[in-house]
Amino acid sequence: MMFRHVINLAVLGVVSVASLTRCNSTEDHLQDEPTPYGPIPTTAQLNWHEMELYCLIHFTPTTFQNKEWGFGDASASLFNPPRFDANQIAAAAKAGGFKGLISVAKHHDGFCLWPTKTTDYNIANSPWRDGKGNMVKEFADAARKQGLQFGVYVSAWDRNHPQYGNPEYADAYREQLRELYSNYGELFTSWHDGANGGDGYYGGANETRRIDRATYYEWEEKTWPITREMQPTAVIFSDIGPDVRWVGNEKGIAAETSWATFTPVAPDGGKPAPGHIDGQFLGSGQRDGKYWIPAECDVPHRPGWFYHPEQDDQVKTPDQLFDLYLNSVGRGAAFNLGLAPNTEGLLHPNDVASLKGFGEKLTKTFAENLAFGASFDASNIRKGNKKYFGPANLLNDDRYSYWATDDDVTQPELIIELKAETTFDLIRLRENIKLGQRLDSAWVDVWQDGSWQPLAMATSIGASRLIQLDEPVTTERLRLRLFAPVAVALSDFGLFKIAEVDFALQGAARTRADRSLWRVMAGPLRGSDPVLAVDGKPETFWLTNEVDLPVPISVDMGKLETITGIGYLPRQDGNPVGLVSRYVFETSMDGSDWEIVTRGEFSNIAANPILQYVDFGKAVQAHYFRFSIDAVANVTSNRSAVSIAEFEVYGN
Ligand code: FUL
Repeated sequence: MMFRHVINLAVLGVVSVASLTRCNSTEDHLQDEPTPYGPIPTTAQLNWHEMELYCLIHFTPTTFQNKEWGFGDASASLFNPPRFDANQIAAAAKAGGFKGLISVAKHHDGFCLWPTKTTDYNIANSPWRDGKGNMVKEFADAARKQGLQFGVYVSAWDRNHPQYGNPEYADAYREQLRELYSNYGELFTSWHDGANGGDGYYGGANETRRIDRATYYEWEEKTWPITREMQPTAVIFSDIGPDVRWVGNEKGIAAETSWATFTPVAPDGGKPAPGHIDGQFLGSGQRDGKYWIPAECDVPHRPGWFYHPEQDDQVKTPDQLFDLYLNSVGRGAAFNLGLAPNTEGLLHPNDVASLKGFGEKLTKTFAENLAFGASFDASNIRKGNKKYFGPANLLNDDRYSYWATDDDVTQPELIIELKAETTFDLIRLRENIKLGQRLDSAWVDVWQDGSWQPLAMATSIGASRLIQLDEPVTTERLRLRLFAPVAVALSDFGLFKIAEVDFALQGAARTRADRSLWRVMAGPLRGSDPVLAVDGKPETFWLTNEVDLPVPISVDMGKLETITGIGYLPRQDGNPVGLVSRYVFETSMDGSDWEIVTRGEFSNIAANPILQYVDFGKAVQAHYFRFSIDAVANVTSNRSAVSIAEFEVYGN
């Protein structure tokens, strides 16, 4: 945390330089500003708050393997997207209203998208652009051309590097950061993932390696100082911050109450580090958190982070993206949407169309603040200075001009007379966060039949708070009541009507095999009934007691089926026990002779427990199938409980 303090002091330094110019009468109000409350954002964090929306692009040899986590053993020759066009991707993001692009310059598979000196496993050894290409550069250039800011994600876990686990690899990782911080201009973020350690290729060793997440990378001592020095404008993201924290899920949703302030704590009382944190308060932050570490909500546009052709019809629609916007940006967090180029090197038309629709919905919805033209009656205005601290400041676009109260007025009221009867279903509130997160809560009342009726309330206002009403309201008169431990500093009051946009996804869904004749056999295991794994109810699940792995579950399908793929839905109740991470799938005609059809890994299942679809790439005839669970996420021994919410097979 040491380095963010340095930056905070630098920011305070700027403030005091500004106050030296107070003799200039136009700045007289500066000495009257409320004192900042609690931790305040750095300059880099302010830029990040203003961005609100950016995209994260996953594209490596893993795309060509149709996987979510590459093992680190894919040949570099796989990586050859014939029509790659960074401009198509950047333009689609721009049309969606996104303000930045982050390139996954290296994912867990270890393949570097830029020609690095740190490993041979990089783009120079791929056939793409005859080995002369630099994809990070193409993304950076395309982003800038579209007026987007640029950032990098460099996975600390490297399933390819032979030295992973030794000090040599930690040095190489830092060198990778230095290379990326040197050649791609000013970055708005350096993104550090928490997933780290496990099995991998590791230069051919093919083994399991674990590192001490708290100490191996020497984050505070050696690694982050490089970012601070070489990219002072970048916010450092990881699940503990130090500038932006992970929200604790990959659904794109912050907690209803989500404070920007937070104190990272390690699970064992030791040192918090990426991947080594007590996640309890990630979503909500803490009202009395020691640092300004707001949340980022990362969520893929499709079910997975990488492109899978079978998910073409599961792209999130503009309406779904808008809901996520309300639940992330509308709760003071940022919205980081994962984009997944296909093996051609382009975004699929469904993704492009959905981004465009989302951008239109945002533009139309926020085109006009319906509160414009309103007149205000405030119970208090700081020092009586209407110009600098009056409520008219709520209606301009400046996030840092504000309505403030005197220090002893901590529960002010504002009556808002709209210029005419107005219909809205969305309320926006913002604080001037340069003065900290001051408000405990805000209440909006509507004048109806001669009295004030409660309409909406929210806690943790901060950089932005969007409150969607259950249904549109029409009125001319509103009241805002604010509650804070200190003087308030509110910068924005907005009323909007959510716009509709037309949108249709192309492509048909897969056909599920009929399960009515199925008979399930799961051996003499104690636990819940295995039938729950095939009952068509995603909310129920089969869960065993702790058992020796592998655990087979077999099914007599009652007739001959032609199968082209399977689907495993992990339990959806948020409990991580029993999530399948490695499996073998076999079929049989008679229930005694079995043939292996496929085996593999369900990567990233703990962070993103979505339906895991496996396409065989061929059709298989069978009367019986057997699904054997070889390993479970986050469990290192070969004894564990296992769980299945739904198991499906698909035909043509
Ligand atoms: C996760 C990773 O393990 C995923 O593969 C993905 O990169 C996501 C953004 O972060 O934790």
